Amino acid sequence: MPPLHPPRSLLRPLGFFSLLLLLSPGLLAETHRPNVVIIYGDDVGFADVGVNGSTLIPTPNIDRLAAGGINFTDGHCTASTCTPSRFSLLTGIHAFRYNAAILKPDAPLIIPTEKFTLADLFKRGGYRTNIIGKWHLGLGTKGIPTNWNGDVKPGPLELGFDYSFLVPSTNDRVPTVYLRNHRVVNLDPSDPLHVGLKLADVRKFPHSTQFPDGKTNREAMTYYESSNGHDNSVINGIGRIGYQAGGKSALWDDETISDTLVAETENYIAANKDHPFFLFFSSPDIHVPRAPHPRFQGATTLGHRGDAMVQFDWAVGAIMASLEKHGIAGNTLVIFSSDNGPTFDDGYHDGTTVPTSSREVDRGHDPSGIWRGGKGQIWESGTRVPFIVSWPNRIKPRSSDATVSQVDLLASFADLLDHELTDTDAPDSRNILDTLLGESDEGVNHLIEESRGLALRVGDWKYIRPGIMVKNSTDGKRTIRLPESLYHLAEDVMEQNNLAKQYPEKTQHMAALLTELKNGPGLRHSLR
Ligand code: NG6
Ligand code: CA
Repeated sequence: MPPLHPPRSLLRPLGFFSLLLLLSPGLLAETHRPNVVIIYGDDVGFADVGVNGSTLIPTPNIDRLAAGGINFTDGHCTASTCTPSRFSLLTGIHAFRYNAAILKPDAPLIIPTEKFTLADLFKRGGYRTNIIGKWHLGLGTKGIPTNWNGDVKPGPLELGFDYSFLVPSTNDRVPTVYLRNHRVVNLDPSDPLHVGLKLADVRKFPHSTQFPDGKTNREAMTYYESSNGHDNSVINGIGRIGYQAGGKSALWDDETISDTLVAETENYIAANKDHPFFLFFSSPDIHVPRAPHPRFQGATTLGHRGDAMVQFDWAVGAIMASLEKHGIAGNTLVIFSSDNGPTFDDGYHDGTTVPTSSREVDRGHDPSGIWRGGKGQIWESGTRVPFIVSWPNRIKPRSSDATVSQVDLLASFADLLDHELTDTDAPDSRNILDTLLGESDEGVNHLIEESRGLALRVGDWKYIRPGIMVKNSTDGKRTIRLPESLYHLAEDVMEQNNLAKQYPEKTQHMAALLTELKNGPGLRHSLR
């Protein structure tokens, strides 16, 4: 790899000038320690953004970010669902090593607090660290029921963040309240908040506000009807996953979640503009229940899903405008990406057409672009997501087809911050800083994709382990077990021609390699 620290390596021979630079910290700060902002979408597909082909959903702000930075067309989250991808992003560890799967509303924190995280890295580098938005990595300790009326911990503050403002789980799960640091925002102590998986778990607190049970009060779902598991506590007219009692004064308003998170972010940027910061802006857009603010409703012809994407694009624009207003946009490295591929209908009747064909297209919009599948699937669109990196002071605009993964951000930022990782820190995270900065075209040699099982990408070859359950693509309903599969993506973008039988040696080699990577000490320590 080429030298990774131009500022450092340039300083040495410069002698006198280096002294001068050191005497003017403002100047030095311009290219050395950028603020880092990760803008993370929820269920945003590869082609939900204009720069990757969306024409029916306008995303001018995201497109502008891409035009001024690098658009990675082979950029991945580690898994086709939320919790495992977030786990990997923050720890640099593949989530399958910890059996991290989609969490229930009352789940305890799944990242062990002693793990070295992305937030720890920045904190050690002297940054302020902040997460605003969706968490979904659990809160509290296993075996001890979380007390939502006291200090809700451990959570992000125990993992290196020094400030947090959270949607604790997902927007379709209880509790439907914000959490600032350890405390539920606007909670009235006389209406204690309780969360459970069964109705009986919350009915035993009769002095707390009781919400209708969607199963027996379907008429309470006034925002829109829902099925498919989203029919427990009905809050704000929307059926949720899980039961809640109490916390009435603390309820969020679904249509202003995005506004609230953006306002929090603007305040944070204003307060920290003179100090390096790491901000993880984790938007619940465009996850269900999609309830974009009325000013975005009707912005597209695609119902709430398209409109929520327009809202998300607005949020990106507002964050960029805030960085600009405070004069720090040039030295802020922004990453825009998503936690998993797209989904259309997810149990809410929100105006998104339910496609039944194998090619999931809603009224002309295909959020997967040329790739197959989507959220929760092992096909390419499960993890191939928008992946944009911008840093105006340093990065020259371009696009890149290098294979990059969110699991590699931690080691790459460690390099940026001159921090040496121990062998056990972020063991799956590889240093691809030069690629992320557009100074190299070399991506990772091995990319693991996770979705109820594992697949391995080596260049254009993709190997899928046998036995993975997927929806039957002809009726979209029944699930079937996939056989061992081998695809060549360059010749077979849609993963249609299984070459496993035709290339038994290649198949065996890839299978063995995946097993080795899975059982080994971590991808950073395995063969490149
Ligand atoms: C599923 C939910 C889905 C979504 C998903 C998590 C049902 C039927 N489906 O269990 O709506 O919440 O979990 O999404 O309940 S994720 O983006 O956080 O992974
Ligand atoms: Ca998601």
